[in-house]
Amino acid sequence: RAYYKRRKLEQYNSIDDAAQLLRRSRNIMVITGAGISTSLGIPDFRSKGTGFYDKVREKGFEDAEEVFEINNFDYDPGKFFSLARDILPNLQRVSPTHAFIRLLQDKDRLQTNYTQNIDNLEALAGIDENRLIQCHGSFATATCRKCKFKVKGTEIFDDIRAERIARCKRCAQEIERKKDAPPPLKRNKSASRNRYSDDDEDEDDDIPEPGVMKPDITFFGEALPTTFFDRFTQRDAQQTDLVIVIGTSLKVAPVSEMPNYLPHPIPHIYISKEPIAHVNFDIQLLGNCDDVVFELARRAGWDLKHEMIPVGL
Ligand code: CNA
Repeated sequence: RAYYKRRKLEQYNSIDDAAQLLRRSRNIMVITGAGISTSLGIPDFRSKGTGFYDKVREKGFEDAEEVFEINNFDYDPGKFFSLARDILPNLQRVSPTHAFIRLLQDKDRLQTNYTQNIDNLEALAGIDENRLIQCHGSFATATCRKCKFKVKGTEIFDDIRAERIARCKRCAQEIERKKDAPPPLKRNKSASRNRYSDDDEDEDDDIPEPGVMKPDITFFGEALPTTFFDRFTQRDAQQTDLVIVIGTSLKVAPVSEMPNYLPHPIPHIYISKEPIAHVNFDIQLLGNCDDVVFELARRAGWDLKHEMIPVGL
């Protein structure tokens, strides 16, 4: 408590203050959003003109968020599969901001990276599984909505790229197996066809279809992973000594509520292109997050190596 009281008196304003906080913190919570992957060509959702939601609207869908609602997916998966290729991750590269989070880990200062991103690039950057919470799941795996069969996400990437509904292989095999199997014996009183039964007609109508594969990203209407709530409320919130939020508009609950949940003597830093008004941050560092984190690391006296960092900064 004494520590927090002392902190309360301190004021943080500048990028140098932020660099100093970096140097002295040992349990840094990093909350990230789509903005940390835009430099890799993956659009975010809400940036005007370039965001995925504007593209969806251009294609005639008024409410872009509908594409990610679970009931709509089950009712008409074609809508999601006709649009999702635009946010499919390129799995070859990570951004300087991913490298920055990795640097925090290498310096043993990363408490947890809570990411809303579904591109799984934190894993590619080498963030340890036990320091990473993918709050909204990811494209890393996909699951059949009918039989729950799970596959690697890459197995349905061709379908997503071709704007084709991905179907479950296991369901398809099961349907084939049933087709080849002899028809089940019916329990009829006489061997002759029961003229009052319309069972056979029903069977002809009911042509089964393999289930639809859904990437394991959390849609609106689906529960977040329980590890998210447990770890945040029962461990991290008590132990963190610095919160850095990067590249998110903080519009989607419950992640949007995380910074306000943390007591304010814990310094809060926001890094993004646009300022934010609905959450109280001590320092807002505005600009391209790749440039900002590079400068931040430099001022902290650290060497952030990454091929995409602009020369001359
Ligand atoms: P958002 O609402 O689109 O906000 C992104 C924020 O990042 C905006 O405030 C932008 O101004 C800012 N931004 C964009 N590019 C940069 C940049 N280069 N430097 C600094 N700031 C930048 O997206 P959120 O992440 O806030 O919303 C949460 C959604 C987005 C989650 O459910 C994700 O699954 C979803 N999403 C993820 C990805 C991905 O995984 N890469 C892509 C698109 C959407």
